[in-house]
Formats: sequence, C-alpha cells, structure tokens
Amino acid sequence: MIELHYWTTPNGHKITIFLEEIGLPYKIVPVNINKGEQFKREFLAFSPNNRIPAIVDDEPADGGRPLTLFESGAILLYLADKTGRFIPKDLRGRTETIQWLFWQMANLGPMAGQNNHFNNYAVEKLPYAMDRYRNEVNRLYGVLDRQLADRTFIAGDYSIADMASYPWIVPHERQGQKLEDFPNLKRWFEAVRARPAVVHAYEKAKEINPNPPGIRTAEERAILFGQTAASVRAATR
Ligand SMILES: N[C@@H](CCC(=O)N[C@@H](CS)C(=O)NCC(=O)O)C(=O)O
Repeated sequence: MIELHYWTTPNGHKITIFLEEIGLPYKIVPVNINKGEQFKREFLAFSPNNRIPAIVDDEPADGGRPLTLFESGAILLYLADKTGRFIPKDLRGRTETIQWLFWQMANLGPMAGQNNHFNNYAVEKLPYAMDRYRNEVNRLYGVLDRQLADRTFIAGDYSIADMASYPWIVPHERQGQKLEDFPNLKRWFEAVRARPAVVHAYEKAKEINPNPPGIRTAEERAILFGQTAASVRAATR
C-alpha cells in the first residue's frame, strides 16, 4: 500500500491522479501546509524540504524496509517504474517522457509558483515581478501548445509527463493566461480533465480541503511566506 502525504495543491494532485489511474488502494495522510504541518518532525524525517507530496511504500520491489520519497517528479517516476504504467518501456519513449517530466519540474512548476505568488499573494504589488512571471508562464504554455500541435499527449501516449503538467494548467485563470490563445493545449487540457481518474483525484481534494485557493490569512502567510533556514532548524532541533 502506498501512503501519500498530501495537500490539495498542484504538486499533490499529480500523485493522486497517478494513484487514481492505476486503481490500487492507497492511503492519504493530509499535511495541511497552511497550518504548518509540513514542519512536523515526523514529516521532515522523510520530506526534509518541508514540502508535499511525499510517499511511503511499504512494499518496495526489493522486499526491504519501507521506502520513502519526496519530490513529485521522482515520485511519479518511481510509481511508473513500480507499476510498469504510464511510461513507455522503449528507450526513446521512456527518455522523451522523462525529458518532459523534468521540463515540468524545472520550468512550469517553479515559474507558475512564482507567478501565483507575485500576482495573487504578494501584498506589495511589484509590476516587474508580476510581468516577469506571467510572461514566463505564457511562454511555457506556448512551449506546451507547440509540443501538442502534432500529438495527442505531451510525450506520445498519456503518461506521467501529462500528469505532471496538467495540475499547473488547471489554474490558468489565476495564472493570468487565456486557454483560447493555446488551442492545442486547450484540446489536451479538456481530454485530460475528462479522464475519470482525474475527476476522482480532484473530487478527493475537495473532500479533504473544501476551501478553494484564495486569500491567505495573516497566520498562513507567516507560515508559508516567512520561511528561512531558521524555520527548518527550529523544526528539527
Ligand atoms: N519540487 C517540489 C515542490 C513541492 C512544493 O512546492 N509543494 C508545496 C505545495 S504545491 C508545499 O508543500 N508547500 C509548503 C510550504 O511552502 O511550506 C515537488 O514537485 O514535489
């Protein structure tokens, strides 16, 4: 059984989508990042970056002790290899899928995160930062749109590359983007959104956290946006 340490954010959704797709039982352990639960000692023991998602696999393929893993891209790759699903077996298909998975992890995720921060959360409105990240996300949506011009899914067949990117296209309005400007991306987005596993993953998120992302309270802002090395030291002391 996979135990998923999760909160209802794009990086969390990637893993519930995968687990819903394979249809095996899994257990969700909510980590409410708005309340600072990512700093709990037990969580930091296997997720030292104080971020969700993380997993514990109590039946790893080597038959050894439970395997723990953080970083959503690493988790998707691990689960794909473990189950033999959603990653091609041939060299070129596998490599292309990993390429686009890493692209999401290094580009779309971090830039969309900063875009969200400066455009939706920052109290001080900084036009340079707001434009910089909105434009960068616009460029990245454009890269995906071009990639999808001559294929149904990002790396050929539906794969972990799609599961990684999809949750970052869901909040396209909050990202200041118009899907109409990206017809191939829009077609792909609608195809992924209609998958029953994706529907179930987002339903599960609503059960766990009925509050949509919106205004952060002062307390939440202090937890999420006031972190330094001292926060990690204090939590692990
Ligand atoms: N690169 C990491 C990023 C994970 C991440 O940023 N998670 C956010 C939620 S989407 C989080 O846990 N934030 C908690 C915090 O900021 O303290 C991954 O993909 O797993």
